[in-house]
Amino acid sequence: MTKSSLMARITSTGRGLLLATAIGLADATPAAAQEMDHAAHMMRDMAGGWRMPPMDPNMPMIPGLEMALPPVEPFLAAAGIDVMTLPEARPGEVVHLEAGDTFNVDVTIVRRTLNGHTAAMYGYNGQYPGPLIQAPQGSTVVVRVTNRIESPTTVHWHGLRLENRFDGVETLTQDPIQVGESFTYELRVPDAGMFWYHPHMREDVQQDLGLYGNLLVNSPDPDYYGPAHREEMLVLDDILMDDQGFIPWGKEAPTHALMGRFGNVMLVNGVTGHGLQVRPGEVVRFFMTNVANTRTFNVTFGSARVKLVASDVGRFEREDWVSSVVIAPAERYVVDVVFPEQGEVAIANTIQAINHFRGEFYPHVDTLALVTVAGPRVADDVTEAHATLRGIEEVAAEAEAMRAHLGRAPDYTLEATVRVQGLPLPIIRSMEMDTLYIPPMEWNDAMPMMNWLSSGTQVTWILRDLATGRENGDIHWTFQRGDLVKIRVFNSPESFHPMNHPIHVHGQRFVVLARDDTPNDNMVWKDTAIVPVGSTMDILVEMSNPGDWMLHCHIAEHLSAGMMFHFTVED
Ligand SMILES: [Cu+2]
Repeated sequence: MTKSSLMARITSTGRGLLLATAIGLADATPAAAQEMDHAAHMMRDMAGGWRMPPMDPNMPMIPGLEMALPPVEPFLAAAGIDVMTLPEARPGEVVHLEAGDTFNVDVTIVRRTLNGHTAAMYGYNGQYPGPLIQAPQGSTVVVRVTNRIESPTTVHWHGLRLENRFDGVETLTQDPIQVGESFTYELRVPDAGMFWYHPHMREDVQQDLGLYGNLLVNSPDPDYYGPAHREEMLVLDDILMDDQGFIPWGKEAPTHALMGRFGNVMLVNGVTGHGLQVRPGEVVRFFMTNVANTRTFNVTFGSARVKLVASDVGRFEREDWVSSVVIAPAERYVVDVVFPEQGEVAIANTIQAINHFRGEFYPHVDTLALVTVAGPRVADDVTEAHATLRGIEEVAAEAEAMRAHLGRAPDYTLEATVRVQGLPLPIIRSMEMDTLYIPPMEWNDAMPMMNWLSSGTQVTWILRDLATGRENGDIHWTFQRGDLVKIRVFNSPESFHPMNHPIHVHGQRFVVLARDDTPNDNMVWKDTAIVPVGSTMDILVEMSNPGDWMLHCHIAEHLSAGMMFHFTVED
């Protein structure tokens, strides 16, 4: 490609200078770059354990990085164990618990086959996803967890306003569950909705290897949601593989510390090629959970009519028609969907991907699941009811009370930023050119090589309390039970490499009051919400649950790279 055609592209996309131009790659043809990649790849295979993640052939190698490796040891599950001796994982089962029931969960090493590769992964009770635990709202159920994998673990019950000592946060609320040991969690579930559970230690490895499951809390109100013919789960995930299997994880610290580990194989409910059959006119309620390390999905449902109903900790003030659902790591959304016509509909991740080297966006669609719409048409009361949008008065009344806080100054302002130390010089050089276009959302890994090479030992992601200048673990806030605390999160675009952050508050619920000073006119109780680059998000946290809790970014690699602190709610 000539420089003039590159410039034409720049002009047409309206973006700044190209990274490729900045680092002298403008004249490298993709073919030459590919050859270079290949040679480097072969050398690296011999270098002992690390394999370079597969790259888009449109992205040339950065000079000076051909032989670079992450500064940590490679890790794969159950290394040295014959994978065929491991028990084969099974699809997740549904477990109905009543108040006081006890359920045993073993965390085990399993055999899985993904994309044609058989390898060791982890599973809760040997299942993918882990068991779907159902419990009635207001109950307390007991889950006894036994660690039978090769490293210490804990289980965090994401979104539950449970008793603090069962929150599953390593060192803060419990000691790690050592190999062979057990921990008994008592789960109080005051809120209806779809929650989930996962480890709170090295999530970048353990969760990615399959440790996640849903917990559905059922309201006693049969009309809590509108009518639907059936309910389906969509647990959204991705995993990074090449033609030999999984790209190893970092042993002592995560790789991919800059942007998090994006996968290149999409998984729904733990499998590739998830499919379901529905009849025309059938109303399907989908409970979506994003369990990916870092990927935010923009989920589309083809021509189907999609009604947005609920999110993390309850229902929206009013149902709404949407064309897609943006779901960040750890978020949940509930949609009621009607597929009107016979045929095949792809549930897809539909994004504008970015290529930093060419300074351009390109549309990218990954099919997540295939819906076959066939059989006789359904046209009953349920189908008819789907055409109506409901308002939820109870939630609207709560939201109205929250809106009284719109006009006042935030109690705390957090700035999200990043600091790096000891990254390879070519990475520093190419990123300091200040020529990179930084999108508000990183929908894809637009710099896989640089990202892979950055480890948690070199990158510190930061939440900074602007009033005190304190950062991450040096921040400590104390509240009284009942406080309504307004927190502003500003995602600074002025850092080495800014990125969107899904902010998660443990043990409490909050509403998003406003984004960039625009009030939120359809609130829902949340436990996680994403802040795009350059954006400001105001949340109002209801400090309803006493204890020592964590606030952190839910990108697994960002959490490991420091992006968290604790706060206390006194009774
Ligand atoms: Cu983050």
